[in-house]
Amino acid sequence: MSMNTGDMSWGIEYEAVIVGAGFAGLYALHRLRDTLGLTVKVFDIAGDVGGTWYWNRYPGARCDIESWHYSYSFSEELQQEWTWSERFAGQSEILRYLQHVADRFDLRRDIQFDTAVTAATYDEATDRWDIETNDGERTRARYLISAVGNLSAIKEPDFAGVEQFSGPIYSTARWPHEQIDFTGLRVGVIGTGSSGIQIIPEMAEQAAHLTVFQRTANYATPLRNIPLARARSDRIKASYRELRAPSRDSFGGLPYARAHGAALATTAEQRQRIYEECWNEGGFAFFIGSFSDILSDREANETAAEFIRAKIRERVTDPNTAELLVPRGYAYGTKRPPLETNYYETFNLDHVDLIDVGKEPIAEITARGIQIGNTEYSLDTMIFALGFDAMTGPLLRMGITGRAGLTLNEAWSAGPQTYLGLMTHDFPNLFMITGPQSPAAFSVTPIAIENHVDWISDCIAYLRDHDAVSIEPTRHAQDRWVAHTNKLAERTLLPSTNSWYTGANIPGKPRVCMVYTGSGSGYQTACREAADEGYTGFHLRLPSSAPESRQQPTPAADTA
Ligand code: N01
Repeated sequence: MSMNTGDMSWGIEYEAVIVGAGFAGLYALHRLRDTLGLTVKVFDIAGDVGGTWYWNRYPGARCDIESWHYSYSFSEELQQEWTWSERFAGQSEILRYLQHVADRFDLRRDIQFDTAVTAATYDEATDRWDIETNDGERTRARYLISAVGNLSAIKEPDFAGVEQFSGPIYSTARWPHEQIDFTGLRVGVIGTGSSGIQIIPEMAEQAAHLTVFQRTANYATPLRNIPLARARSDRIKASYRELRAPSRDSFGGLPYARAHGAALATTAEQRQRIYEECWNEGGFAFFIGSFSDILSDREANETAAEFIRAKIRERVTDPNTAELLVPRGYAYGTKRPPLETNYYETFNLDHVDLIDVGKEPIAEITARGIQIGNTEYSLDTMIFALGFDAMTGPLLRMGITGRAGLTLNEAWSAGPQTYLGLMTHDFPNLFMITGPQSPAAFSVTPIAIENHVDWISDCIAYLRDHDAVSIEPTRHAQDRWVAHTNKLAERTLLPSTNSWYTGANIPGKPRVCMVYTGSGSGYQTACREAADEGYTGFHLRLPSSAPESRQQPTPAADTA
Protein backbone atom coordinates (compact mmCIF):
# COMPACT_ATOMS: atom_id res chain seq x y z
CA MET A 1 0.00 0.00 0.00
CA SER A 2 1.35 3.43 -0.86
CA MET A 3 0.45 6.84 0.46
CA ASN A 4 -0.27 9.86 -1.68
CA THR A 5 0.85 13.22 -0.38
CA GLY A 6 -0.72 16.52 -1.24
CA ASP A 7 2.33 17.51 -3.29
CA MET A 8 1.76 15.61 -6.52
CA SER A 9 4.98 16.88 -8.09
CA TRP A 10 6.71 14.27 -5.98
CA GLY A 11 4.34 11.51 -6.98
CA ILE A 12 3.81 8.67 -4.59
CA GLU A 13 5.19 8.72 -1.10
CA TYR A 14 6.41 5.63 0.74
CA GLU A 15 7.78 5.34 4.20
CA ALA A 16 10.88 3.63 2.85
CA VAL A 17 12.50 3.37 -0.56
CA ILE A 18 15.10 0.65 -1.00
CA VAL A 19 17.57 0.68 -3.88
CA GLY A 20 18.54 -2.81 -5.01
CA ALA A 21 16.78 -6.17 -5.09
CA GLY A 22 19.60 -8.57 -4.35
CA PHE A 23 20.21 -10.37 -1.06
CA ALA A 24 20.11 -7.04 0.82
CA GLY A 25 17.09 -5.42 -0.80
CA LEU A 26 14.93 -8.55 -0.61
CA TYR A 27 15.48 -9.07 3.09
CA ALA A 28 15.11 -5.33 3.81
CA LEU A 29 11.77 -5.29 1.98
CA HIS A 30 10.54 -8.32 3.86
CA ARG A 31 11.66 -6.99 7.23
CA LEU A 32 10.42 -3.40 6.82
CA ARG A 33 7.16 -4.29 5.11
CA ASP A 34 6.16 -7.53 6.78
CA THR A 35 7.57 -7.02 10.29
CA LEU A 36 7.45 -3.24 10.77
CA GLY A 37 4.43 -2.68 8.53
CA LEU A 38 5.99 0.18 6.56
CA THR A 39 4.98 1.13 3.05
CA VAL A 40 8.03 0.23 0.96
CA LYS A 41 9.12 0.53 -2.66
CA VAL A 42 12.18 -1.13 -4.13
CA PHE A 43 13.89 0.04 -7.32
CA ASP A 44 16.37 -2.07 -9.24
CA ILE A 45 17.90 -1.46 -12.63
CA ALA A 46 17.93 -5.23 -13.29
CA GLY A 47 15.06 -7.05 -14.94
CA ASP A 48 14.51 -9.32 -11.93
CA VAL A 49 15.71 -10.02 -8.42
CA GLY A 50 19.21 -11.31 -7.71
CA GLY A 51 21.64 -8.37 -7.66
CA THR A 52 25.15 -9.76 -8.11
CA TRP A 53 23.70 -13.12 -9.12
CA TYR A 54 21.47 -11.54 -11.73
CA TRP A 55 24.39 -9.81 -13.47
CA ASN A 56 27.39 -12.10 -12.98
CA ARG A 57 26.09 -15.10 -14.92
CA TYR A 58 29.36 -15.87 -16.69
CA PRO A 59 30.44 -19.52 -17.11
CA GLY A 60 32.06 -20.69 -13.88
CA ALA A 61 30.41 -18.09 -11.62
CA ARG A 62 29.71 -19.59 -8.21
CA CYS A 63 30.00 -18.59 -4.59
CA ASP A 64 33.14 -19.48 -2.69
CA ILE A 65 31.55 -19.57 0.76
CA GLU A 66 29.78 -22.82 1.62
CA SER A 67 26.17 -22.68 0.37
CA TRP A 68 24.74 -23.38 3.81
CA HIS A 69 26.49 -20.24 5.05
CA TYR A 70 25.93 -18.20 1.91
CA SER A 71 22.16 -18.00 2.39
CA TYR A 72 19.61 -16.34 4.65
CA SER A 73 19.21 -17.44 8.24
CA PHE A 74 16.17 -15.35 9.15
CA SER A 75 13.55 -17.99 8.34
CA GLU A 76 13.83 -21.53 9.66
CA GLU A 77 11.10 -22.63 7.21
CA LEU A 78 13.16 -21.26 4.32
CA GLN A 79 16.28 -23.04 5.59
CA GLN A 80 14.40 -26.31 5.84
CA GLU A 81 12.63 -26.19 2.50
CA TRP A 82 15.67 -25.23 0.39
CA THR A 83 18.21 -27.94 -0.45
CA TRP A 84 21.60 -26.90 -1.82
CA SER A 85 23.02 -29.26 -4.41
CA GLU A 86 26.72 -28.37 -4.05
CA ARG A 87 29.17 -27.31 -1.36
CA PHE A 88 29.60 -24.04 -3.29
CA ALA A 89 26.45 -23.22 -5.24
CA GLY A 90 26.68 -22.06 -8.84
CA GLN A 91 25.25 -18.75 -10.03
CA SER A 92 22.06 -20.22 -11.49
CA GLU A 93 21.24 -22.09 -8.28
CA ILE A 94 21.78 -18.97 -6.14
CA LEU A 95 19.62 -16.97 -8.53
CA ARG A 96 16.89 -19.62 -8.32
CA TYR A 97 17.12 -19.43 -4.53
CA LEU A 98 16.64 -15.64 -4.55
CA GLN A 99 13.73 -15.99 -6.99
CA HIS A 100 12.22 -18.54 -4.62
CA VAL A 101 12.65 -16.11 -1.71
CA ALA A 102 10.95 -13.37 -3.73
CA ASP A 103 8.01 -15.68 -4.49
CA ARG A 104 7.77 -17.20 -1.04
CA PHE A 105 7.58 -13.85 0.71
CA ASP A 106 5.56 -12.21 -2.07
CA LEU A 107 8.19 -9.54 -2.60
CA ARG A 108 7.93 -8.74 -6.32
CA ARG A 109 4.73 -6.74 -5.96
CA ASP A 110 6.71 -3.95 -4.28
CA ILE A 111 9.71 -4.04 -6.59
CA GLN A 112 9.99 -1.94 -9.73
CA PHE A 113 12.53 -3.52 -12.07
CA ASP A 114 14.38 -1.93 -15.00
CA THR A 115 14.48 1.28 -12.99
CA ALA A 116 17.60 3.14 -11.88
CA VAL A 117 17.67 5.79 -9.18
CA THR A 118 19.30 8.79 -10.83
CA ALA A 119 19.05 11.30 -7.96
CA ALA A 120 18.01 11.36 -4.32
CA THR A 121 17.82 14.68 -2.47
CA TYR A 122 17.03 15.25 1.18
CA ASP A 123 14.39 17.95 1.64
CA GLU A 124 14.90 19.52 5.05
CA ALA A 125 11.52 21.26 4.96
CA THR A 126 9.63 17.99 4.85
CA ASP A 127 12.26 15.61 6.23
CA ARG A 128 11.79 13.44 3.18
CA TRP A 129 14.01 11.99 0.47
CA ASP A 130 12.98 13.09 -3.02
CA ILE A 131 13.96 10.31 -5.40
CA GLU A 132 14.21 10.52 -9.19
CA THR A 133 14.32 7.47 -11.41
CA ASN A 134 15.30 6.98 -15.03
CA ASP A 135 11.69 6.50 -16.08
CA GLY A 136 11.13 10.19 -15.29
CA GLU A 137 9.07 9.42 -12.18
CA ARG A 138 9.55 11.06 -8.80
CA THR A 139 9.00 9.32 -5.50
CA ARG A 140 9.23 10.52 -1.93
CA ALA A 141 10.23 8.59 1.17
CA ARG A 142 11.12 9.25 4.78
CA TYR A 143 13.82 6.57 4.76
CA LEU A 144 16.21 5.87 1.91
CA ILE A 145 17.91 2.51 2.17
CA SER A 146 20.83 1.57 -0.02
CA ALA A 147 20.95 -2.12 -0.84
CA VAL A 148 23.22 -1.64 -3.83
CA GLY A 149 26.00 -3.97 -2.67
CA ASN A 150 29.73 -3.42 -2.66
CA LEU A 151 30.55 -4.90 -6.03
CA SER A 152 27.88 -3.68 -8.42
CA ALA A 153 29.41 -0.60 -10.11
CA ILE A 154 31.63 -2.09 -12.77
CA LYS A 155 35.06 -0.74 -13.60
CA GLU A 156 34.70 0.69 -17.07
CA PRO A 157 37.44 -0.35 -19.52
CA ASP A 158 39.72 2.56 -20.35
CA PHE A 159 41.67 0.90 -23.17
CA ALA A 160 42.31 3.09 -26.17
CA GLY A 161 40.52 1.95 -29.30
CA VAL A 162 38.02 -0.33 -27.58
CA GLU A 163 35.29 0.77 -29.99
CA GLN A 164 37.33 -0.40 -32.99
CA PHE A 165 37.23 -4.10 -32.17
CA SER A 166 35.26 -5.97 -34.80
CA GLY A 167 34.15 -8.87 -32.59
CA PRO A 168 31.90 -8.99 -29.55
CA ILE A 169 33.23 -7.87 -26.16
CA TYR A 170 31.72 -9.33 -23.00
CA SER A 171 32.04 -8.26 -19.39
CA THR A 172 31.83 -10.90 -16.66
CA ALA A 173 29.81 -8.48 -14.53
CA ARG A 174 27.21 -7.83 -17.26
CA TRP A 175 27.02 -11.26 -18.83
CA PRO A 176 24.23 -11.77 -21.42
CA HIS A 177 21.25 -13.97 -20.59
CA GLU A 178 21.48 -16.06 -23.73
CA GLN A 179 23.90 -18.96 -24.11
CA ILE A 180 27.07 -17.94 -25.96
CA ASP A 181 28.98 -20.54 -27.89
CA PHE A 182 32.74 -19.91 -27.93
CA THR A 183 33.52 -23.14 -29.78
CA GLY A 184 36.21 -22.67 -32.41
CA LEU A 185 36.89 -19.05 -31.43
CA ARG A 186 40.06 -17.23 -30.43
CA VAL A 187 39.12 -15.78 -27.05
CA GLY A 188 41.01 -13.19 -24.99
CA VAL A 189 40.39 -12.68 -21.27
CA ILE A 190 41.69 -9.54 -19.55
CA GLY A 191 41.80 -9.72 -15.74
CA THR A 192 42.84 -12.42 -13.30
CA GLY A 193 40.86 -11.55 -10.15
CA SER A 194 38.17 -13.89 -8.77
CA SER A 195 35.98 -13.47 -11.88
CA GLY A 196 38.82 -14.08 -14.36
CA ILE A 197 40.06 -17.06 -12.37
CA GLN A 198 36.57 -18.61 -12.50
CA ILE A 199 35.89 -18.02 -16.19
CA ILE A 200 39.36 -18.85 -17.61
CA PRO A 201 39.17 -22.68 -17.15
CA GLU A 202 35.63 -22.65 -18.59
CA MET A 203 36.76 -20.69 -21.65
CA ALA A 204 39.67 -23.07 -22.17
CA GLU A 205 37.16 -25.91 -22.54
CA GLN A 206 35.35 -24.15 -25.37
CA ALA A 207 37.76 -21.88 -27.19
CA ALA A 208 40.00 -22.92 -30.07
CA HIS A 209 42.61 -20.65 -28.56
CA LEU A 210 42.58 -18.75 -25.28
CA THR A 211 44.87 -15.82 -24.50
CA VAL A 212 44.91 -14.58 -20.90
CA PHE A 213 46.19 -11.05 -20.29
CA GLN A 214 47.47 -10.84 -16.72
CA ARG A 215 48.62 -7.63 -15.03
CA THR A 216 49.12 -8.99 -11.51
CA ALA A 217 49.46 -12.65 -10.63
CA ASN A 218 47.07 -13.73 -7.88
CA TYR A 219 47.31 -16.06 -4.91
CA ALA A 220 44.55 -18.52 -5.83
CA THR A 221 43.90 -21.52 -3.58
CA PRO A 222 41.68 -24.55 -4.28
CA LEU A 223 37.91 -24.28 -3.94
CA ARG A 224 37.25 -28.03 -3.83
CA ASN A 225 33.60 -27.97 -4.71
CA ILE A 226 31.62 -31.20 -4.37
CA PRO A 227 27.99 -32.23 -4.81
CA LEU A 228 26.08 -32.38 -1.56
CA ALA A 229 24.69 -35.82 -0.86
CA ARG A 230 21.24 -36.06 0.67
CA ALA A 231 22.55 -37.32 4.00
CA ARG A 232 24.91 -34.37 4.35
CA SER A 233 22.16 -31.91 3.43
CA ASP A 234 19.94 -33.43 6.08
CA ARG A 235 22.69 -33.06 8.67
CA ILE A 236 23.18 -29.42 7.69
CA LYS A 237 19.47 -28.73 7.96
CA ALA A 238 19.35 -30.33 11.37
CA SER A 239 22.15 -28.14 12.69
CA TYR A 240 21.60 -24.73 11.13
CA ARG A 241 21.39 -23.02 14.49
CA GLU A 242 24.86 -24.15 15.54
CA LEU A 243 26.30 -23.68 12.04
CA ARG A 244 25.23 -20.08 11.87
CA ALA A 245 26.43 -18.92 15.26
CA PRO A 246 30.13 -18.42 14.41
CA SER A 247 29.30 -16.48 11.24
CA ARG A 248 27.94 -13.64 13.31
CA ASP A 249 30.99 -13.10 15.45
CA SER A 250 34.17 -14.49 13.92
CA PHE A 251 36.66 -12.60 11.80
CA GLY A 252 35.53 -13.03 8.23
CA GLY A 253 32.18 -14.21 9.48
CA LEU A 254 33.22 -17.73 8.59
CA PRO A 255 33.15 -20.70 10.87
CA TYR A 256 36.78 -21.62 10.23
CA ALA A 257 38.33 -21.59 13.67
CA ARG A 258 41.73 -19.95 13.81
CA ALA A 259 42.80 -22.93 15.79
CA HIS A 260 46.49 -22.72 15.14
CA GLY A 261 47.59 -19.42 16.66
CA ALA A 262 50.45 -17.46 15.13
CA ALA A 263 52.31 -18.88 12.14
CA LEU A 264 55.62 -17.67 13.52
CA ALA A 265 55.03 -19.49 16.81
CA THR A 266 55.09 -22.86 15.06
CA THR A 267 57.98 -24.81 13.59
CA ALA A 268 58.47 -24.93 9.84
CA GLU A 269 57.31 -28.58 9.81
CA GLN A 270 54.16 -27.85 11.79
CA ARG A 271 53.37 -24.90 9.53
CA GLN A 272 53.80 -27.00 6.42
CA ARG A 273 51.48 -29.64 7.81
CA ILE A 274 48.79 -27.12 8.75
CA TYR A 275 49.01 -25.30 5.41
CA GLU A 276 48.73 -28.65 3.64
CA GLU A 277 45.63 -29.59 5.65
CA CYS A 278 43.98 -26.23 4.97
CA TRP A 279 44.93 -26.43 1.29
CA ASN A 280 43.27 -29.83 1.08
CA GLU A 281 40.17 -28.68 2.92
CA GLY A 282 39.54 -25.96 0.31
CA GLY A 283 37.29 -22.93 0.54
CA PHE A 284 38.46 -20.21 2.89
CA ALA A 285 40.15 -22.69 5.23
CA PHE A 286 43.58 -21.65 3.99
CA PHE A 287 43.02 -17.93 4.53
CA ILE A 288 40.86 -17.92 7.64
CA GLY A 289 41.52 -21.32 9.16
CA SER A 290 45.30 -21.45 9.15
CA PHE A 291 47.08 -18.84 11.26
CA SER A 292 46.00 -15.70 13.06
CA ASP A 293 48.89 -13.46 12.01
CA ILE A 294 48.79 -13.91 8.24
CA LEU A 295 47.09 -10.61 7.60
CA SER A 296 49.03 -8.61 10.15
CA ASP A 297 52.63 -9.84 10.07
CA ARG A 298 54.61 -9.66 6.87
CA GLU A 299 56.93 -12.49 7.83
CA ALA A 300 54.03 -14.75 8.76
CA ASN A 301 52.30 -13.79 5.54
CA GLU A 302 55.38 -14.72 3.57
CA THR A 303 55.20 -18.29 4.91
CA ALA A 304 51.70 -18.63 3.43
CA ALA A 305 52.73 -16.87 0.23
CA GLU A 306 55.71 -19.18 -0.23
CA PHE A 307 53.53 -22.25 0.31
CA ILE A 308 51.16 -21.08 -2.44
CA ARG A 309 54.05 -20.21 -4.78
CA ALA A 310 55.47 -23.72 -4.38
CA LYS A 311 52.06 -25.21 -5.21
CA ILE A 312 51.82 -23.13 -8.37
CA ARG A 313 55.28 -24.30 -9.47
CA GLU A 314 54.21 -27.92 -8.85
CA ARG A 315 51.05 -27.57 -10.91
CA VAL A 316 52.29 -25.58 -13.92
CA THR A 317 54.60 -27.59 -16.15
CA ASP A 318 56.32 -24.82 -18.13
CA PRO A 319 58.72 -23.06 -15.70
CA ASN A 320 58.44 -19.68 -17.46
CA THR A 321 54.65 -19.75 -17.33
CA ALA A 322 54.80 -20.88 -13.71
CA GLU A 323 57.04 -17.92 -12.80
CA LEU A 324 54.60 -15.55 -14.49
CA LEU A 325 51.75 -17.02 -12.44
CA VAL A 326 53.67 -16.78 -9.16
CA PRO A 327 52.50 -13.70 -7.26
CA ARG A 328 55.13 -11.34 -5.90
CA GLY A 329 55.41 -7.86 -4.47
CA TYR A 330 52.32 -7.87 -2.28
CA ALA A 331 51.08 -9.88 0.66
CA TYR A 332 48.71 -12.85 0.36
CA GLY A 333 45.12 -11.89 1.31
CA THR A 334 45.58 -8.17 0.75
CA LYS A 335 43.79 -8.59 -2.54
CA ARG A 336 40.63 -10.55 -1.85
CA PRO A 337 41.78 -14.19 -2.14
CA PRO A 338 40.33 -15.94 -5.21
CA LEU A 339 39.44 -19.62 -5.02
CA GLU A 340 40.03 -21.78 -8.05
CA THR A 341 39.11 -25.00 -9.82
CA ASN A 342 41.71 -26.24 -12.36
CA TYR A 343 42.96 -22.67 -12.83
CA TYR A 344 46.67 -23.41 -12.83
CA GLU A 345 46.33 -26.63 -14.89
CA THR A 346 44.59 -24.56 -17.59
CA PHE A 347 47.97 -23.05 -18.45
CA ASN A 348 49.37 -26.51 -19.23
CA LEU A 349 47.05 -26.75 -22.23
CA ASP A 350 48.62 -26.20 -25.65
CA HIS A 351 45.91 -23.81 -26.80
CA VAL A 352 46.21 -21.47 -23.77
CA ASP A 353 48.70 -18.59 -23.63
CA LEU A 354 49.49 -16.27 -20.75
CA ILE A 355 50.60 -12.73 -21.60
CA ASP A 356 52.16 -10.47 -18.98
CA VAL A 357 50.63 -6.98 -19.24
CA GLY A 358 52.19 -5.91 -15.97
CA LYS A 359 55.52 -4.88 -17.46
CA GLU A 360 54.20 -3.76 -20.83
CA PRO A 361 50.54 -2.70 -20.67
CA ILE A 362 47.90 -3.06 -23.35
CA ALA A 363 48.64 -0.23 -25.78
CA GLU A 364 45.42 -0.38 -27.70
CA ILE A 365 42.47 -2.49 -28.74
CA THR A 366 42.54 -2.79 -32.50
CA ALA A 367 39.94 -3.98 -34.99
CA ARG A 368 41.51 -7.45 -34.87
CA GLY A 369 42.62 -7.83 -31.29
CA ILE A 370 44.97 -6.46 -28.67
CA GLN A 371 48.15 -4.52 -29.36
CA ILE A 372 51.01 -4.78 -26.87
CA GLY A 373 54.30 -3.23 -27.97
CA ASN A 374 54.97 -4.47 -31.50
CA THR A 375 52.75 -7.52 -31.15
CA GLU A 376 49.10 -7.73 -32.11
CA TYR A 377 47.21 -10.65 -30.55
CA SER A 378 44.44 -11.64 -32.97
CA LEU A 379 41.13 -12.47 -31.34
CA ASP A 380 37.57 -13.22 -32.39
CA THR A 381 36.09 -12.11 -29.09
CA MET A 382 37.27 -10.74 -25.78
CA ILE A 383 36.09 -10.86 -22.18
CA PHE A 384 36.74 -8.13 -19.65
CA ALA A 385 37.00 -9.27 -16.02
CA LEU A 386 38.29 -5.92 -14.79
CA GLY A 387 36.54 -5.65 -11.44
CA PHE A 388 34.49 -2.97 -9.77
CA ASP A 389 34.48 0.56 -8.43
CA ALA A 390 33.92 -1.14 -5.11
CA MET A 391 32.07 -0.15 -1.97
CA THR A 392 31.65 3.59 -2.53
CA GLY A 393 31.14 3.38 -6.32
CA PRO A 394 27.48 2.28 -6.33
CA LEU A 395 26.55 4.93 -3.73
CA LEU A 396 28.43 7.75 -5.41
CA ARG A 397 26.87 6.95 -8.79
CA MET A 398 23.35 7.41 -7.40
CA GLY A 399 23.32 11.23 -7.27
CA ILE A 400 22.72 11.55 -3.52
CA THR A 401 22.42 15.05 -2.02
CA GLY A 402 22.02 15.56 1.72
CA ARG A 403 21.39 18.58 3.90
CA ALA A 404 22.17 22.08 2.59
CA GLY A 405 22.85 20.82 -0.93
CA LEU A 406 25.88 18.78 0.12
CA THR A 407 26.43 15.90 -2.29
CA LEU A 408 27.70 12.54 -1.10
CA ASN A 409 30.53 12.89 -3.62
CA GLU A 410 31.62 16.13 -1.91
CA ALA A 411 31.23 14.71 1.57
CA TRP A 412 33.29 11.64 0.65
CA SER A 413 35.85 13.36 -1.58
CA ALA A 414 38.66 12.08 0.68
CA GLY A 415 37.09 8.63 1.10
CA PRO A 416 33.97 7.31 2.83
CA GLN A 417 32.87 8.96 6.09
CA THR A 418 30.46 6.80 8.06
CA TYR A 419 29.51 5.79 11.54
CA LEU A 420 29.43 1.99 11.84
CA GLY A 421 29.31 1.79 8.05
CA LEU A 422 25.57 2.29 8.44
CA MET A 423 24.96 6.04 8.21
CA THR A 424 26.73 9.25 7.31
CA HIS A 425 26.57 12.76 8.80
CA ASP A 426 24.53 15.35 6.85
CA PHE A 427 22.50 12.59 5.18
CA PRO A 428 19.63 12.00 7.61
CA ASN A 429 17.61 8.81 7.31
CA LEU A 430 19.98 7.40 4.68
CA PHE A 431 20.85 3.86 5.72
CA MET A 432 23.51 1.80 4.00
CA ILE A 433 23.29 -1.98 4.08
CA THR A 434 26.86 -3.38 3.97
CA GLY A 435 28.25 0.14 3.67
CA PRO A 436 31.94 1.07 3.61
CA GLN A 437 33.73 0.90 6.98
CA SER A 438 31.58 -2.04 8.02
CA PRO A 439 33.05 -5.57 7.95
CA ALA A 440 30.65 -6.70 5.22
CA ALA A 441 33.27 -7.13 2.51
CA PHE A 442 35.13 -9.47 4.87
CA SER A 443 32.07 -11.42 5.93
CA VAL A 444 29.54 -13.94 4.71
CA THR A 445 27.49 -11.41 2.81
CA PRO A 446 23.95 -12.69 3.55
CA ILE A 447 24.68 -12.76 7.28
CA ALA A 448 26.31 -9.30 7.23
CA ILE A 449 23.20 -8.12 5.39
CA GLU A 450 20.86 -9.62 7.98
CA ASN A 451 22.82 -7.93 10.77
CA HIS A 452 22.53 -4.55 9.07
CA VAL A 453 18.90 -4.89 8.06
CA ASP A 454 17.93 -5.95 11.58
CA TRP A 455 19.79 -2.95 13.03
CA ILE A 456 18.13 -0.57 10.55
CA SER A 457 14.71 -2.06 11.18
CA ASP A 458 15.12 -1.75 14.96
CA CYS A 459 16.34 1.81 14.51
CA ILE A 460 13.31 2.79 12.44
CA ALA A 461 11.01 1.17 15.03
CA TYR A 462 12.76 3.22 17.72
CA LEU A 463 12.32 6.44 15.74
CA ARG A 464 8.66 5.65 15.30
CA ASP A 465 8.17 4.87 18.98
CA HIS A 466 9.90 8.11 19.97
CA ASP A 467 8.22 10.30 17.35
CA ALA A 468 11.59 11.23 15.89
CA VAL A 469 11.55 12.49 12.32
CA SER A 470 15.15 11.77 11.50
CA ILE A 471 18.41 10.25 12.62
CA GLU A 472 22.00 10.83 11.52
CA PRO A 473 25.37 10.29 13.14
CA THR A 474 27.09 13.19 14.85
CA ARG A 475 30.23 14.38 13.12
CA HIS A 476 32.19 13.54 16.22
CA ALA A 477 31.03 9.91 16.34
CA GLN A 478 31.67 9.58 12.62
CA ASP A 479 35.18 11.05 12.82
CA ARG A 480 36.01 8.66 15.63
CA TRP A 481 34.69 5.68 13.67
CA VAL A 482 36.68 6.64 10.58
CA ALA A 483 39.84 7.01 12.70
CA HIS A 484 39.08 3.69 14.41
CA THR A 485 38.65 1.78 11.14
CA ASN A 486 41.80 3.38 9.72
CA LYS A 487 43.75 2.43 12.82
CA LEU A 488 42.53 -1.16 12.60
CA ALA A 489 43.48 -1.29 8.93
CA GLU A 490 46.97 0.00 9.72
CA ARG A 491 47.51 -3.04 11.92
CA THR A 492 46.99 -5.18 8.84
CA LEU A 493 48.95 -5.49 5.62
CA LEU A 494 45.95 -4.30 3.56
CA PRO A 495 46.78 -0.59 3.09
CA SER A 496 50.00 -1.20 1.17
CA THR A 497 48.39 -3.26 -1.64
CA ASN A 498 46.65 -1.98 -4.76
CA SER A 499 43.23 -3.58 -4.42
CA TRP A 500 39.57 -2.74 -4.46
CA TYR A 501 39.65 -2.72 -0.64
CA THR A 502 41.79 0.42 -0.82
CA GLY A 503 40.24 1.99 -3.93
CA ALA A 504 43.60 1.69 -5.69
CA ASN A 505 42.10 -0.28 -8.61
CA ILE A 506 40.25 2.82 -9.82
CA PRO A 507 42.40 5.67 -11.16
CA GLY A 508 41.82 8.89 -9.19
CA LYS A 509 39.89 7.26 -6.37
CA PRO A 510 40.99 8.28 -2.85
CA ARG A 511 43.25 5.62 -1.43
CA VAL A 512 41.89 4.50 1.91
CA CYS A 513 41.07 1.09 3.33
CA MET A 514 37.27 0.95 3.12
CA VAL A 515 36.73 -2.25 5.12
CA TYR A 516 36.38 -2.60 8.87
CA THR A 517 39.05 -5.17 9.70
CA GLY A 518 38.30 -5.77 13.38
CA SER A 519 36.55 -8.83 14.71
CA GLY A 520 32.92 -9.55 13.93
CA SER A 521 32.13 -9.60 17.64
CA GLY A 522 33.81 -6.19 18.17
CA TYR A 523 31.70 -4.74 15.39
CA GLN A 524 28.50 -6.38 16.62
CA THR A 525 29.14 -5.00 20.09
CA ALA A 526 29.65 -1.47 18.76
CA CYS A 527 26.37 -1.64 16.79
CA ARG A 528 24.44 -3.19 19.64
CA GLU A 529 25.73 -0.76 22.25
CA ALA A 530 24.89 2.28 20.15
CA ALA A 531 21.31 1.03 19.79
CA ASP A 532 20.86 -0.26 23.33
CA GLU A 533 21.95 3.04 24.81
CA GLY A 534 19.37 5.01 22.83
CA TYR A 535 21.45 5.56 19.67
CA THR A 536 24.55 7.10 21.17
CA GLY A 537 26.57 8.99 18.60
CA PHE A 538 23.47 9.94 16.62
CA HIS A 539 21.26 13.03 16.35
CA LEU A 540 17.58 12.22 16.65
CA ARG A 541 15.41 15.09 15.49
CA LEU A 542 12.00 15.49 17.06
CA PRO A 543 9.26 17.25 15.05
CA SER A 544 9.27 20.62 16.77
CA SER A 545 12.35 20.71 18.91
CA ALA A 546 16.02 21.35 18.52
CA PRO A 547 18.13 18.38 17.42
CA GLU A 548 18.73 15.93 20.19
CA SER A 549 22.30 14.80 20.33
CA ARG A 550 23.22 11.62 22.15
CA GLN A 551 26.43 11.29 24.07
CA GLN A 552 29.49 10.40 22.06
CA PRO A 553 30.51 6.78 21.91
CA THR A 554 33.95 5.35 22.29
CA PRO A 555 34.65 2.80 19.57
CA ALA A 556 35.22 -0.63 21.00
CA ALA A 557 38.86 -1.49 21.46
CA ASP A 558 39.52 -4.11 18.84
CA THR A 559 42.21 -5.96 17.12
CA ALA A 560 42.42 -7.06 13.56
O1 N01 B 1 37.76 -8.05 -9.95
P1 N01 B 1 39.22 -7.81 -9.36
P2 N01 B 1 36.91 -9.40 -9.99
N1 N01 B 1 44.74 -3.83 -17.64
O2 N01 B 1 39.31 -6.35 -9.07
C1 N01 B 1 42.70 -6.57 -13.88
C2 N01 B 1 34.02 -10.83 -5.85
N2 N01 B 1 33.90 -12.04 -6.66
O3 N01 B 1 35.64 -9.10 -10.71
O4 N01 B 1 45.30 -6.79 -10.10
C3 N01 B 1 44.96 -5.09 -17.26
O5 N01 B 1 39.53 -8.75 -8.28
C4 N01 B 1 43.24 -6.50 -12.48
O6 N01 B 1 44.64 -6.40 -12.47
P3 N01 B 1 45.40 -5.76 -11.19
C5 N01 B 1 35.25 -10.95 -4.97
O7 N01 B 1 35.03 -10.25 -3.78
C6 N01 B 1 33.66 -13.19 -6.00
O8 N01 B 1 37.70 -10.50 -10.48
O9 N01 B 1 44.63 -4.51 -10.83
N3 N01 B 1 44.35 -5.69 -16.25
C7 N01 B 1 42.70 -7.81 -11.92
O10 N01 B 1 43.47 -8.89 -12.32
C8 N01 B 1 36.29 -10.29 -5.81
O11 N01 B 1 37.43 -9.85 -5.11
C9 N01 B 1 33.56 -14.34 -6.69
O12 N01 B 1 46.76 -5.49 -11.66
C10 N01 B 1 43.44 -4.96 -15.58
C11 N01 B 1 41.32 -7.88 -12.61
O13 N01 B 1 41.38 -7.06 -13.75
C12 N01 B 1 35.51 -9.16 -6.42
O14 N01 B 1 34.24 -9.73 -6.70
C13 N01 B 1 33.72 -14.36 -8.06
C14 N01 B 1 43.14 -3.63 -15.91
C15 N01 B 1 40.21 -7.38 -11.70
O15 N01 B 1 40.16 -8.20 -10.58
C16 N01 B 1 36.09 -8.59 -7.67
O16 N01 B 1 36.57 -9.65 -8.49
C17 N01 B 1 33.96 -13.17 -8.71
C18 N01 B 1 43.83 -3.06 -16.99
N4 N01 B 1 43.61 -1.80 -17.38
C19 N01 B 1 34.05 -12.01 -8.00
N5 N01 B 1 42.19 -3.18 -15.06
C20 N01 B 1 33.31 -15.58 -5.94
O17 N01 B 1 33.96 -16.56 -6.11
C21 N01 B 1 41.92 -4.20 -14.23
N6 N01 B 1 42.67 -5.28 -14.53
C22 N01 B 1 32.30 -15.55 -4.89
